[in-house]
Amino acid sequence: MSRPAPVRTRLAVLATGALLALTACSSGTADAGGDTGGGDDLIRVGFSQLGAESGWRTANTESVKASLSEENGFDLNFVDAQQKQENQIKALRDFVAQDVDVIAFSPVIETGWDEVLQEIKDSGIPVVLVDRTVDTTVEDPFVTWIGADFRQEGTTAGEWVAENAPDAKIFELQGTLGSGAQVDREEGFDEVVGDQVIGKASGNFTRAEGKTAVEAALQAYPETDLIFTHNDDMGLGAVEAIEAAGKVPGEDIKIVSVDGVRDGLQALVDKKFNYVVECNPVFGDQLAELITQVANGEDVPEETIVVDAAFDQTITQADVDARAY
Ligand code: GZL
Repeated sequence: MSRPAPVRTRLAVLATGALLALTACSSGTADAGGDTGGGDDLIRVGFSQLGAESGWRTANTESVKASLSEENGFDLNFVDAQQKQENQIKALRDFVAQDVDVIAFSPVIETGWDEVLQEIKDSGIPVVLVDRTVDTTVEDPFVTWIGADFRQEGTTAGEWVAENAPDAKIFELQGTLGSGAQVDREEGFDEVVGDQVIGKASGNFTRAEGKTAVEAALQAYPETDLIFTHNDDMGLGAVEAIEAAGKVPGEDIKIVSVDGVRDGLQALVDKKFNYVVECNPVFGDQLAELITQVANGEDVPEETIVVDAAFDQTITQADVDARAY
């Protein structure tokens, strides 16, 4: 993952005598409460969301939109890329053409961004990287990144397996190949129990593709007795495939998952999942604060790690019902 870029400043030509003045990139003085005094002072944000592939992404989108609202001082142009990198690249170029104050995006995969990131850097518009990570040759391509520690999530899942299923024969159901979440969760998990992994395949973070991948896995690796899935949605697809094969999820084949969305935690209560590592998607407020600071030319941390928890089958229905997402 690369490091932050310098903050953008723009020349603003004032009506009185074309006096040139350097102003911070914000078009206004949005304070933390977002009292900007009207449309001209809104912070104009271009946000490229990678898709709507999972419960996690839906919750993340809801959080981002709720925080980057007009009443909070933002003029948000939110574009869903339907998990296609080319759609994200087009949206990023559109944001440059619109000369927004800040660009934010969650890259669907880590590579393939060099050209567009250089174009954005040349435009002077600061980038706030959200959730996923990038692997690029562009120097200092973004000002700050906010997201979860994917590697630690994989390690936490692996440590539960080592403790509770030390002889398990594991099938690893991976997220979108080449995405930061997939690469790092695989690394963290495999470092702990990689010698127990007998097979891997991607379900692209979706329930349907997760089900299809596990149907094939149960044919290819009938000795599988534990599935590590990189997100809850694919894990729920795995439950369908396991039950269709006449086996009992959570017993014949244990399931260890990541995300902790409500449907995933419900599967834990229902004893179909055995352990869930949280990856919290609700960080819209933290993102809004970072964007405001960037727009106002303030220093920001290179990265903000969103804190995760973990859940086992001691979780109660009341716990699940109380969850925000
Ligand atoms: C993690 C996020 C992942 C989730 C999946 O921060 O990028 O993408 O784990 C989602 O549910 O598809």
